Order: sequence, then structure tokens, then C-alpha cells
Amino acid sequence: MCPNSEKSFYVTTPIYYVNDVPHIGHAYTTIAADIIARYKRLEGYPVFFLTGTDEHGQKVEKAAQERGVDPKTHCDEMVLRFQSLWKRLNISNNDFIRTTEMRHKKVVQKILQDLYDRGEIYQENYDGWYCIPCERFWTEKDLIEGKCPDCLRSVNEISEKNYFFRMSHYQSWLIEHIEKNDRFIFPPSRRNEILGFLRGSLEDLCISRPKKRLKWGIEIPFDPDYVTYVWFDALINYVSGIGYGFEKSPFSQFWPEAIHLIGKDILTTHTVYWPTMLKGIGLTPPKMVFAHGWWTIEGKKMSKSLQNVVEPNRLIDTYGVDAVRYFLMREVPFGMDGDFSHPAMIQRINSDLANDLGNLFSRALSMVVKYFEGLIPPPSQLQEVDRGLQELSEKALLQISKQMEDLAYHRALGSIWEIVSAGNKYIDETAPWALAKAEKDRPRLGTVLYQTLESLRLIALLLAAFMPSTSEKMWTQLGMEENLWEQNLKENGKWGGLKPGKKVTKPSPLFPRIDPSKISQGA
Ligand code: ME8
Repeated sequence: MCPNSEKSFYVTTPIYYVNDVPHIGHAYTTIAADIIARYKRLEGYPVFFLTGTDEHGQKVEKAAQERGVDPKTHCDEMVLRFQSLWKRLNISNNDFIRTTEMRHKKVVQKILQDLYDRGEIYQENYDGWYCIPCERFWTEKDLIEGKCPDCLRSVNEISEKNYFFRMSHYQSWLIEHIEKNDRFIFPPSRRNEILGFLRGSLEDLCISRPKKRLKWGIEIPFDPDYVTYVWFDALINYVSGIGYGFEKSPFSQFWPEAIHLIGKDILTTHTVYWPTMLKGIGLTPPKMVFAHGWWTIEGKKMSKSLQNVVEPNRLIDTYGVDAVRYFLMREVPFGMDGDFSHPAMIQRINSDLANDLGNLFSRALSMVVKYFEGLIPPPSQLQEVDRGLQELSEKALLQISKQMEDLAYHRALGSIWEIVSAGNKYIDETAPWALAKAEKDRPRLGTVLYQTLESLRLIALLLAAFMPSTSEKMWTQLGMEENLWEQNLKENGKWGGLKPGKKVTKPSPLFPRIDPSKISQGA
């Protein structure tokens, strides 16, 4: 591997609330982060990938109360559900941060004290409204017909003394920062949304809750009667998770190279609260906040009952990990809303995975086993059709690198499938089964099979970030002895890496076809 020592790459997911079990929405963001982390590692970047859980606040406290357990016990149980799902989904995070950990609490308190000492925090009466599901404060004028403007659920009236962060001071700085850095908020529609929001006046941010109301939080270091507002606590995970304030931590290498992947529901907290908090303590904002779209389930908003229909562990049991990862990234352009349905999933598996990719792989390998005793034949005397496959693959490789830079996962997969289709077309055109009939055509048959297998080697390399287990399987069956994860896309992505003379293995189907009648809608 050739490390790219100039730049580092840091990617994060939101830290998920542990009031409930993980669902497909959580899986979506985490898979997306895993894909870019794996891809960047294959490009030679030092990568840090952080995910974790958001464990404080009223929502979690309430969930624990309803179960009749104390909040910490509740968190300790729920966090395992997230961690075991990430294992099953092959998530390659470098660390997992829990906001109840001491390493996080210390950083939150240090930042609060720092802001207080700089005069950025003051105390005042707060009269307003609070939405527990969103853990957000609202003023009277924000409400829509007396309800939370984000989720349209009931809000609770609050009137109490609280601490405030002088967020309003940073309004013009923030607008300028967003305008100067056109990739800070991505995609551009989200950037416009925030610039629109910032045309109104930005208020100061209430960052505390009196302990008499909420105990489950991080104590404010300069006033033991209060805990920190859960969003102020949570956002800090992005720097506490890489050791901000600690010597010899990854922080100095990875900040501010961060890309925060989030859903569009939490855009304001990440693009308004977070950069102003960072500015307040003298840190540079992250490189990018990418807000993806929202999944509905068979046309409906996700609810408790629908969550069961698409419970991630059940989806993995039914379809396999890589098919789930593939579907979520291929079906919907990253950034747009999407709809999950079992028929759409089955269609993708049967057509893209079993038919296009699976068939190409097993056809090519079977012929090497049958006609060359499994030994990869050397190529000789390339014809135009052979060079065509090579050129198309090389072009796709360059395209994919640009598409991944924009996190355009569906397009990158589209480019990989251009190679898959070209491979299938190449086999149809060169008709190796006909070449096998005459001894004199052996060298030509060898060339055709070498070219096909080489395109499959590139496909395995390019698909590795998206479908890690499938790629590993393809890689070993193609007789590649080097560790797939130590490859470098630039060097090993060049045509001709497949070694003649190496032994391939008899193919086992990569993706068995799924009979739709055997899958109940409840999966
Ligand atoms: O908001 N479609 O946590 P959370 C797509 N703790 N993505 C979805 C989704 C859906 N239907 N539902 C959820 C929180 N998500 C805070 C974050 S970060 C400092 C604190 C994903 O458990 C999406 O990434 O409510 C969304 O932003 C996140 O889950 C919200 O997770």
C-alpha cells in the first residue's frame, strides 16, 4: 500500500439515540460512512471512521423510565444492539464513542468552561417550548399550530433560568463561511436551505437544563445545578472521539478533515450550532456536512410497526449483508429521498447481482476450470474487441474516483456495472465456448478468458468498499494471494494485475436468485 501522507480522511455518522433499537435509517448512514472510509483507505489515505451513541437527554431518560430501569443500565443494554448490528453489517469504524464515557464528558466540560471563560456563555430567563422527540428548543413564533415545526408533535412549555451560548454573534461569520466554501454543506440544495434560514436573525442557543427537571446529562462545570443540553453534548463527540485536548491523540492529524454524514433531519444542528460552537473555541469547522435523504417504507413514513418489516437483522438474514448494502446505495441517489420495498430489493438482487455480476463471474471461472484446468491462461495478440474492454474498464476507474469524491454512490455503482455489462457483452461477442472446440483457437480462448477475468479483478477491487465479503470471495477465487485491503486503487487498479498461471477456484454462486413467492412481506 502506498500511503497518501499529505492528506488524512475523517468520516463520521451521527451518534444515534439509544431510546430505541437501530433501524434501517441508522444502518443507511452507517453503511454510507463505511463505504467512503473503505474506499479512501484503498486510495491510500490514513482514515479515521467514527460512529457511536447519543446517550443523554430527556428522550433516553424517558425511555429508561418507561422500561423501569435506570438510564445507564438502559444505555448499556441498547448500545449492544447498535454495536452488534454494525458487526453484522461489516462496518469498519476505527472507534465507537458513547457520550456517557469519561473521555467524552471531560471534553464537553472543558469546552463549556472554555466558552464561559471567554464570556461566550451567560445566564438568563428562558421562556419557550421544548420538543422531546427532537430534543430541540423552539420559540413561540417557530411553532406550527402550536406543534414542533420539525416533527409536528406536541411541545412542552418551559419557563426557567438557563445558560445561553452567544450563537447570534457568529451569524455573519457563518454566512460568509458557507458562501466561501461551496462544499461545506452538501448537496447544494441543503446549502441553499441553510443560507435561507440564516437570512432571518439567529438567536443565542440555550445550552442547559436545570437538574430539577432533567438529571440525565453532563453537569455544567461552573454550575452544579445544571446539566448540558443534549445537542451541545452530542455534537462535541466529533472532536472528543478523536481525542481533542489530549496529547498524542488522532485529533491533530484528522481535524478539520472531517466529513459528517447525516440525515436531512439534523441539518441545522450540524451546520449552524456546530460550526459556531467550534468558532467559539477557536477551531476550524469540518470540511463537509453531507445531508442525505429520507427513507420511507413501501410508501409510508417509518413507524414502529413498519420498522419491524425492515428490521436490519431480518433483512440481513433474508437477503445477505452485501445485498442489503448494495440495494441501499444503488436504489437511490445519495442525497435524495427513497422508498424501500421488498419487491424492489428482490428485483435488484435477481437482476444486477445474480444475473449480471454473478453469471459473468461463474461463466468465466467455469471456463477456466473446464478448458485450462483452473490455471489462468496468458493473454496474447490483443484484438480491437479485447482492447475495448480494457479501455472501458480504465475509463470507469477514473470516473468512479470523481464520483466517490462527491459521494455519488449510485453513480459509482452505475460505472462499475458498465464494466459488468461490457464483460457480459464481450463474452457474448467473442463466444469462448466456440473457440474451445478447436485446438488451434486455444491461444485466442486464453486471451478472451484472461481479459474477462482481469475485468472481474478490477470489479472486485472497485466493489470492495460497497460489498466487502463478495469482493473478498471474488478476489480469492480469482487466485489473488495479496490481501485485498492492502491494495491501492491507483497502482493495483491498472490493467494487467491478474497473474497468468495462478489457480482459480471452482465458482460457487455469488448471489443465489431469490424466488419472490418465498419471501413474505414481513421478511
Ligand atoms: O438525531 N431515512 O439521533 P437519531 C434515512 N442523536 N436516515 C434516517 C432515517 C430515515 N427514515 N431515520 C433515521 C439523532 N435516519 C441525534 C444525532 S449527532 C451529533 C446526534 C438516520 O437516533 C439519519 O442519519 O434520531 C438521521 O440523521 C439519524 O439517523 C438520526 O438518528
